Amino acid sequence: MKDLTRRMTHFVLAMAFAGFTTGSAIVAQVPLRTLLVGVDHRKAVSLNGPWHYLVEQPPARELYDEKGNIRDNGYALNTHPNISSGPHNSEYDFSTAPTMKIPGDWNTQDPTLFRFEGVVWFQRDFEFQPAPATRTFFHVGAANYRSVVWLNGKRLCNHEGGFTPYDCDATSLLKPGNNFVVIAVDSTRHQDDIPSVSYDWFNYGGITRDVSLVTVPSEFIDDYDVHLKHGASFSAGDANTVSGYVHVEGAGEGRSVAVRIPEANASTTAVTDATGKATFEVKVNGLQLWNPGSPKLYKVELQAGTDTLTDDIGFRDIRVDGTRILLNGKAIALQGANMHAEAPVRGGRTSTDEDVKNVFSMLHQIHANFVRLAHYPHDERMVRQADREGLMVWSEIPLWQRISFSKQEVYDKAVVMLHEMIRRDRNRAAIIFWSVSNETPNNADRTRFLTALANEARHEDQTRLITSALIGPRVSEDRIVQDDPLMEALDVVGQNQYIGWYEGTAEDADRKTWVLPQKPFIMSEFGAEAKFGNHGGPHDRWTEEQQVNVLQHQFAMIRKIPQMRGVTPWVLMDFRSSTRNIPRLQDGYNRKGLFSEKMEKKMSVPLVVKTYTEDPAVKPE
Ligand code: GCB
Repeated sequence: MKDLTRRMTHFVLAMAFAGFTTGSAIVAQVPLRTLLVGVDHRKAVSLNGPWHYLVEQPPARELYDEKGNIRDNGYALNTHPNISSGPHNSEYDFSTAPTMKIPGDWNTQDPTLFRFEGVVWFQRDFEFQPAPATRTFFHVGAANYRSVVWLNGKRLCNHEGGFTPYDCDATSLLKPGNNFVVIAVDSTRHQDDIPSVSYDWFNYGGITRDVSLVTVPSEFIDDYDVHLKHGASFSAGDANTVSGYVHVEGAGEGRSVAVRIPEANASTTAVTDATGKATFEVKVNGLQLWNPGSPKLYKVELQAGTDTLTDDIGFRDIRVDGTRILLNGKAIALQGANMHAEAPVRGGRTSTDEDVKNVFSMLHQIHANFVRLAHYPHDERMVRQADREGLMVWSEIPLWQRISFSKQEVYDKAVVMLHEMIRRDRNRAAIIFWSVSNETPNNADRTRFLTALANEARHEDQTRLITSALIGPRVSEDRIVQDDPLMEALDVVGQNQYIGWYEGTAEDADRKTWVLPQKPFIMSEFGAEAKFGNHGGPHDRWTEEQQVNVLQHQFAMIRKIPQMRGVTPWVLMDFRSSTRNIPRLQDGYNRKGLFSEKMEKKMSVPLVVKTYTEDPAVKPE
């Protein structure tokens, strides 16, 4: 993969910048499995549906040998053992095993697996007819956390990371007629994973997003970036150039690539360089820019040889000027909420159009123009819908609180995850921020790690702003001085705080003064827990009234901070978290939602609506 060499070169440079040694094995996994950009706009054979499954508790000796190496000669072989006679040396059988729906987490589909963290093996048969001069990729939208894939008994690939897609070239392992695939998914937590061992959400295991086979010509478009040209400054009158690149995997130098935007009567051709990349620029007369009020998307056709792909792409400019955030040159204020990728009403990981519709209905009810998709990349459907509906998005990788920041291999993984996130979604106008982390401890290793990562993100994508949610400003009495050195590396700073819930009372917020650098800030988390239907006075814990009181004082405090450009209460909807174990109040849920997990509106919803529509807590300038 030529392109990979190029990416690795930059990757090694980033490591050097970080001050991490580069001599050891560079990565534990092959980086950038997310080969196919725009995969949901390609013709694919869906492998969604019922898959057989078998459960393996730790230490999972069918998957790992005593040294922890992956075994390829266990369940992976799917040998249909003879169970009615002869020696019993392999005691499993996928063909008679129960099935579960893929995509779908195992926790909400099998009551015995509700709290299971370990290995589940999945298997299914499928018919396939290979076509000459094509390549076929096995695509997984996400599987949490580690996955190992075998096709017809041979190892196809491994992937680490629960929230980004991977594509494995299955061409040489596929055969005409019946085929079978086995995937072992391991949701066990480890210190050096991302996230690390403790986090405040539910560890849904399994193949949680779409699975498909994608067949492409032998030379094909694997990656592209089509955006409004991002110059040193923005002027509405000159915003008429679309630029970017198309990468053709398998092609060398001199292949012609066409980029067409038929609706705007614009087209151009470009030629690949030695790495298969064709950069282009095309003038588009009368280009309508994407913005929340008018989220215009154009059909963009890409063609390289016999490969064609059409994507829906919006064009907009986002940048920072002093403490302002400018969208298409106009200062904006962001109002919205945080959201976990949890399906309203039915529970479990978000994976269907219906789930996304439900999430958006809550966002619309609060009049949001912005959402922070916490704390990891969400299903591609979410960002597609945001593109269509004009909702601006913060997208994040799961570097949550205590990560092994001093370890090079953890940095390696973070870079891979960052690249996977950016690569999947870089053509989505809705995404305005890439976030590198949430609430990390302020120390030298952390700052070095995340500064390098922020620079890596910026190098990869100059058309978006880089952010992170910080915590823990030094508090002296009522003066809060945010002096985290990580801010240097960020374009926009997220600030989390829980005055009125984890510290002090709601009214304490009235006395706080914030000392912040001259950068745009988002109050990225604040809130209080309230059990839907639980009522009392404004200071009674767990009541809807107290949640209202906390939010009211928070909005009043935020209104006084001149740098604040965005506001996202924690959180749109109650979500499952295995650490929330107060019976009758939490019952396994973090209750800081404005809505319950069943989408019931708490009393704070009218307050948020009134604030966002009549008396905003944040101003564009
Ligand atoms: C935070 C975290 C978020 C938690 C939230 C809480 O600071 O960023 O992941 O869920 O607080 O409710 O404690």
